[in-house]
Amino acid sequence: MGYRVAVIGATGNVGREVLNILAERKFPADEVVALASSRSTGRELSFGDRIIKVKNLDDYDFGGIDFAIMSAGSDISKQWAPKLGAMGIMVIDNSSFWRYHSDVPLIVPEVNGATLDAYMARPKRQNIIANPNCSTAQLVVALKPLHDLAKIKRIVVSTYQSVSGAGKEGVDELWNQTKGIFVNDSATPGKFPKQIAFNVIPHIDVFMEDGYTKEEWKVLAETKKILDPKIKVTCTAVRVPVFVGHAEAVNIEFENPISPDEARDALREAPGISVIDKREAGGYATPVECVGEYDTFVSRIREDNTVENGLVIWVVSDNLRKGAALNTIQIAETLIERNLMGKKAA
Ligand code: 11C
Repeated sequence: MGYRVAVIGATGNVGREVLNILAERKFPADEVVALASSRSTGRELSFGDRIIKVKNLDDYDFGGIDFAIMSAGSDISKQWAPKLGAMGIMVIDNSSFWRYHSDVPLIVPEVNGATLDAYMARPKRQNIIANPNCSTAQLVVALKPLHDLAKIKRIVVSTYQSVSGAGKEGVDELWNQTKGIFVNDSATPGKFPKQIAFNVIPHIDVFMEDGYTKEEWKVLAETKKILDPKIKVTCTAVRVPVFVGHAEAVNIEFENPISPDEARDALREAPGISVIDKREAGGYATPVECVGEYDTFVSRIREDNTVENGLVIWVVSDNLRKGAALNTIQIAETLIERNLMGKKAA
């Protein structure tokens, strides 16, 4: 017998990728239900070679559902995750609402998937597992093998984030501004605070009191929670006019010596990573080549000789996949593979 999976927020950028990836990876599901607000009831969505109709979240009967994969924003997650978790449904949440709660695991399977054993052994648990922010997911996948090898002390992260991170409105705004500039030289900001077409904006999410943005704070807080609370993290998060795929330049300072060759070898061996690192024109990954891929791509591995044990790397991934939909499905797969779901796959 397979699992029954509810995809909440199925009509959004991430929800549609969840459906695509469940089908692509042949997730062992007997049934996949697409749920969204009443506005979308009856809308048709692709699920592999089938079409499924969206059902209304508000009046759906969740009896018999094993997994709820939520990508409908913080308000819906705040309201629904505890109710579904209390029914014994394993909630895997893409919003930022539960990530920082001390009793909610924040999981990137390649990095800390094994910690789910201890969580699932707890007699009392909420059955809510959080998925990190897209910029954190790809970052920690790349950092983990290097941390294991030479112990990271500090990182300086500069992000180059695509507009799909801001949802469908972000994608539409880049498209409309780009067309508008060619047609009548106009580009009115709406979703983004300044023109995004042919521009870059050093501001994602709201400003915090210390001058950092919430996006930058998330990279800091989530890297510590997933990888190691001792690592010092600073970040500048920048929106760039790219539709899909986030990139990051990361300066890493280690406790112990590590050469670019040692780092390259460790990254090549690590799960979920492709190393593309030829020191020549085009010998590196860029966002357009990473769209639709599962892996996190690491390039430009070189020494940072401004610190004692330093490296610089370039990290690129599909933000809708490893940064969101894929990681949630990998969490569900990890629960199944580690025999933590109490039901055998089909
Ligand atoms: C962006 N990283 O690119 C954001 C999107 O906390 O899950 C994801 C926000 C989050 O705008």
